[in-house]
Amino acid sequence: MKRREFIDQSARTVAAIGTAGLVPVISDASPALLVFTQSPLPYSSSSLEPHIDKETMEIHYGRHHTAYIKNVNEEIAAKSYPYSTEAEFFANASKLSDKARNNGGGAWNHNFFWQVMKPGAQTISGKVADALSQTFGSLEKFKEAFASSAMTRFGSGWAWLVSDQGTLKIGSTPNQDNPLMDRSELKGTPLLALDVWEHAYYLKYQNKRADYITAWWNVVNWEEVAKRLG
Ligand code: MN3
Repeated sequence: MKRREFIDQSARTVAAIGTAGLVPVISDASPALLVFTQSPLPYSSSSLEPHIDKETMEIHYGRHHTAYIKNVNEEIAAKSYPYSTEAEFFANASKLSDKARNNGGGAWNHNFFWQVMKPGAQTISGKVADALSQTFGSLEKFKEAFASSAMTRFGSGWAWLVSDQGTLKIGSTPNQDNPLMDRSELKGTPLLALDVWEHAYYLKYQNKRADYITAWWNVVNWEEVAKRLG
């Protein structure tokens, strides 16, 4: 229930009870706060091997992602943010504390990231292949542009393919920012994302981010990209 609706409904309930001559029962419970939840990993932590190793996946999912979820929910509770959906939360990102924004982004971005990967050889086909070729010239050119965006993001961040009102765009965001945030330069509906924080690849690839990106193409779940393209 949205906050406004809750308040309206509470007022109506009190009024209805009041007119019936009963003692109004006014709940002192606050409207339900937004809660981020960690999506289950849709495959085992070893199944993206050899491209992404088991230990990295276990630490990434079980420690980093879990911490973002816990921290954002703590901060939402501490600040009583009134946003009732994740979309609304990110649309107001510029009003959030650093803790809420960074951990909220981390919570959402990783839920998304796990979904757009899949074990086994994947092929780009159908409408996704057509749309990428049409926008970027060819599938190879799309991959080059996306990899370049992932490579040139200095420090920690994410590379994205988004649909900005039907136009496909490639870009990157710093830290845990994402294209749903009002403060993001890159805006749109995320179709594909790549985590380029060192914690995503350092155990296996050390400083060789380019090798990680090359390997990652083998585990992209293009069916999920197609679903999001609509
Ligand atoms: Mn990460």
